[in-house]
Amino acid sequence: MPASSSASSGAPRGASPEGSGAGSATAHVDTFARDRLPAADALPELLFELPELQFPPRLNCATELLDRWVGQGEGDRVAVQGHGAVRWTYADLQAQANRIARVLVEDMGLVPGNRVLLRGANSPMLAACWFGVVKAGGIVVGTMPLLRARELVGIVEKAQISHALVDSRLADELDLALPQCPTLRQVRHFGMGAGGVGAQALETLAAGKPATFDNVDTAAEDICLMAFTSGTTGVPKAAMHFHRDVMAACRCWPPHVLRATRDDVFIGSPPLAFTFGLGGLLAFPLAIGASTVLVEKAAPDALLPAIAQFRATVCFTAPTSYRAMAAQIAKEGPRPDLTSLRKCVSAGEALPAATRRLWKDATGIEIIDGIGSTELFHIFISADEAHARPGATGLVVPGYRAAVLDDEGRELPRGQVGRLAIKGPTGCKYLEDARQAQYVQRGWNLTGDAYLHDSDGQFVYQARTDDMIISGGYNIAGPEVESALLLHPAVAECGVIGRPDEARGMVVKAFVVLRPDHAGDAAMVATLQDFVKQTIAPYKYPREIEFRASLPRTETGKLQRFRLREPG
Ligand code: 3UK
Repeated sequence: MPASSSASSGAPRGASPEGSGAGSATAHVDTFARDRLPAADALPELLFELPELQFPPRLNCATELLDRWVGQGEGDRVAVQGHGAVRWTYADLQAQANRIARVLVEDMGLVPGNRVLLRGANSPMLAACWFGVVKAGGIVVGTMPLLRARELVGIVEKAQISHALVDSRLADELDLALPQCPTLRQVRHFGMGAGGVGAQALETLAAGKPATFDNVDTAAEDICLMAFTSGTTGVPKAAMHFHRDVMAACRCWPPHVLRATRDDVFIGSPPLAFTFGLGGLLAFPLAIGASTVLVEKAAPDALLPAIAQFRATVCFTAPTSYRAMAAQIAKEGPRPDLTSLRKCVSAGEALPAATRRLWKDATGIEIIDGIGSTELFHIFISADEAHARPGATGLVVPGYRAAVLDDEGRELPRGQVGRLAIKGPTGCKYLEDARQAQYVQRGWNLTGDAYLHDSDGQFVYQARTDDMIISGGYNIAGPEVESALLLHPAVAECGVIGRPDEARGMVVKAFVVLRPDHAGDAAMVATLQDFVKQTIAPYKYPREIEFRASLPRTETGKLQRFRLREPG
């Protein structure tokens, strides 16, 4: 594979709208997104040091992930399964994606570079739509299923979205948004079921098309997706990724840490609109010719039976989901058959040691923890089963570099807590956003996490930098207190914040969801406080404990600490 000039350079590069040579000229006719890339000096430094990270100047990731297998005579392998006994081979998925690409281009007037909103719970059809857009040179904008009309309006406006493919069961909120979305002119629905298939249904339109399509010959640096961050506060940011970014991610963490094979069956909960799900449940399995199960219902009580039903082997979900599933398995009654399962990946939040233990006791499987971000596309620090260390996230993933910096950007000695900084083949590229300068400084991607790099090379998560609790002069990381509380058998879930306090600056406050059959009374408060004092340094114990029936979480499973901080 020829190395492109850009791939061999480690220096920050500009968006170079004209392209830096004939080979890299954009295929985008609509250059809205390209024109709004960060300026050259605001981009992170890129590293392409591994031999497998040399990419040609022209690259369409749909060709690499999907068409390649059919071209190699492997079209009969199963690519994707879903509810309702849907079981598509690579050839089936390719045919459906090609037909959708034709609908987009021939019926909906898509030109390369247009933004296409995708809206649906995970399903094979949603995967086909993703590939249809990418094949046609469009830019996928995934949306979390639970988003409301006003949030959709914000996304459509910010990304100037012109087209949408929408699961009819999630059409209501978009319909409400439409009057305020003047750019969004072309909408088609899918998934209406046998009874409701109308003339304008995506499946009906697709069925009338040939199953062939010539993928748009995109540049490796053409944008193929915008991921709106699941940020817990503030105005949403759109992280943009090139076709090359998707392929680069496929060649770092998956082969070096996950090490799945083509016989693996992937399953999990994160939506394809979240890059954790897009990588783990679509790009990574397809990059190796494996298969994926895309189920719309993937809450813990649905994921367990789905693993058994599909004989899944590799599972992606969040720490709280592993904890809930472990509790489910430990319950009386028939155990779900998990004998197929061999690898379990946790990301999105720090994995508490107690959760790692519970899952291992329930299944015998050591969880692969990994920290990733929407801005970097996927996981950059992680540990495989052999390197897993309770309480630590792991080692830097081959292809990436990690450092812990002080507030001035100097690298700290091992063992000191500072700001996590990452460089690699992917990096932060917000769509026209001043916050680019917060995430990218001096070429590093600053994830906003406080970390410690220890003498074994393990990176140990402390807290989000803005979540550190400073109480009575001590720095206390809320997640450490949470991890201690989670070791107590009465605790189902918890969240720890700093509550402003005149005397101490802040006091440590814990919100606790108890397991059934435990009372949230004064005796329980004292029990939990004593337990924390016995488990970690006593000054970190929660001076206040409030019992709740549930905790506020994002759709990606992250605890919304800012909501716990709200008074009342
Ligand atoms: C936190 C973790 C400790 C951390 C993501 C894997 O979560 C993902 O992306 P987001 O943009 O959030 C990024 C932030 O989430 N985080 C994620 N994983 C861990 N903290 N341990 C972990 N294992 O604060 C990070 O900065 O929503 C995760 C792959 C793709 C992703 N987009």
